[in-house]
Amino acid sequence: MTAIATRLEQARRITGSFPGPRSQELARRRSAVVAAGVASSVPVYAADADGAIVRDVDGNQFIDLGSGIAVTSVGASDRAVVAAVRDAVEHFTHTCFMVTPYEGYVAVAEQLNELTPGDHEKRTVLFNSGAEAVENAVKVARLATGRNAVVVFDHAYHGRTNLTMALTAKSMPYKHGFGPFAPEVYRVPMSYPYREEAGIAGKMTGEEAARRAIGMIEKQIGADQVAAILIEPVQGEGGFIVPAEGFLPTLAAWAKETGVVFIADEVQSGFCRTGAWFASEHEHVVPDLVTMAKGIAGGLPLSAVTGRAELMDAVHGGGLGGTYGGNPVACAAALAAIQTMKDQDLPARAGHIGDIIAPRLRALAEKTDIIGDVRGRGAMMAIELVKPGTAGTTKEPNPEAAKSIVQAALAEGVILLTCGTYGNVIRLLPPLVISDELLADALDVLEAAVLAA
Ligand code: PLZ
Repeated sequence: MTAIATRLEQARRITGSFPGPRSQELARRRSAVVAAGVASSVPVYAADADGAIVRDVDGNQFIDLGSGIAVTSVGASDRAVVAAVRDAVEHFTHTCFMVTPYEGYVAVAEQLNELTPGDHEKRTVLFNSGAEAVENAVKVARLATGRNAVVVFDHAYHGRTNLTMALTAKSMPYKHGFGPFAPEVYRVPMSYPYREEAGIAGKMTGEEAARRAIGMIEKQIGADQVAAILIEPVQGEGGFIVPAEGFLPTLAAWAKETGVVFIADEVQSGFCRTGAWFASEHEHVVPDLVTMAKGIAGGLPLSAVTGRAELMDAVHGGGLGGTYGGNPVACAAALAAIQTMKDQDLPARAGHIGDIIAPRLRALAEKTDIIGDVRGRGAMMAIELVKPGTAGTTKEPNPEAAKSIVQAALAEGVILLTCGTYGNVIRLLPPLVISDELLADALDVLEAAVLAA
């Protein structure tokens, strides 16, 4: 990778009190006007961001190991994205693709059909958010199969709209009190190697875990009732769970045999994050439909469903759409972000980042008894924290440790995010353009915070 040109100095710096006076003042204004239901995990207000650095309104600089939840993979203000957005808004901000279409939408579809796994004939439709992409993938699968049931997994996260709340596993905070939820959604067990029960021959294999899920589907729903299996190839919010090898291919093969649409939700794992363009590629899984968002457009809101032409084109004209879906400015940003990913070979860069992070986290796990598991792929790595002395036995979740480590790191100028059904996982999602030096510095901070916890 050639060094990326950045405006902001790529270094962390905490000046004076924290959070500073300007952030505190904004927090006061906010509490009087912003709905309490939307929470922020970091108590400072952003003024600028570039590369892997976020600068707040008081001049503090943070190394961003969250990328705004896996979005700013090309950096927070990639030069190419900024230039493309500027150029796009100079011409037009909106026409609505359903009224007067434009080239950017078509060009993004060409890119996605090319980049997503499989060389079959594909079609793409664009939306605004990840949840919207997931909802529409389910619409396509139901219409194309004439079936209703949708199968999802333990620990899954697919969004906050009504259907996607039903698809999401965790009640608090996502679903609690927000029902009733959409019907015909069925949940089956995930392959979660760290917390897996023993299989027939010791640890449960991916194939055994898939057979367990398939058995439940066949008994409790009936394969011929199932429109789609929806799965994150690496689970995001649920705890960066990488299923055991063989789990995804076994499910995909069963889906193919039974006429079930296999939907990979690559909203978090896609666009180079795991060391490949899409996480499905690590086990050569070719999904029928892929949902994408987050990293796709360098920070602008854009999402997509790309899939088999015969499924996508089963939908009647006018059956898919929305006022803003595939907004021209967001499309321009996506084309620029994708070009940056190609130019900088960000899939390889994500693999390199993983090769730096994984050994450091494993070495750290040797020095403490609160790290139960180190896992992930590429630049999507995590540690799962457990109560002291339980890592190899009861694996008792330790969300308190996760919280205190994240807070300690933040005070030193490193933004980290938690995740996991039990809130006990710290995830690392650096911008893929982060330098080795800056990453090493952030890992030093994390290491010290873990050892102090
Ligand atoms: N599918 C796999 O990770 C979004 C959500 C954060 P939207 N994950 C971050 C929060 O608390 O709201 C996500 C995802 C996967 C779908 C989504 C939904 O994407 O763009 O947030 O709608």
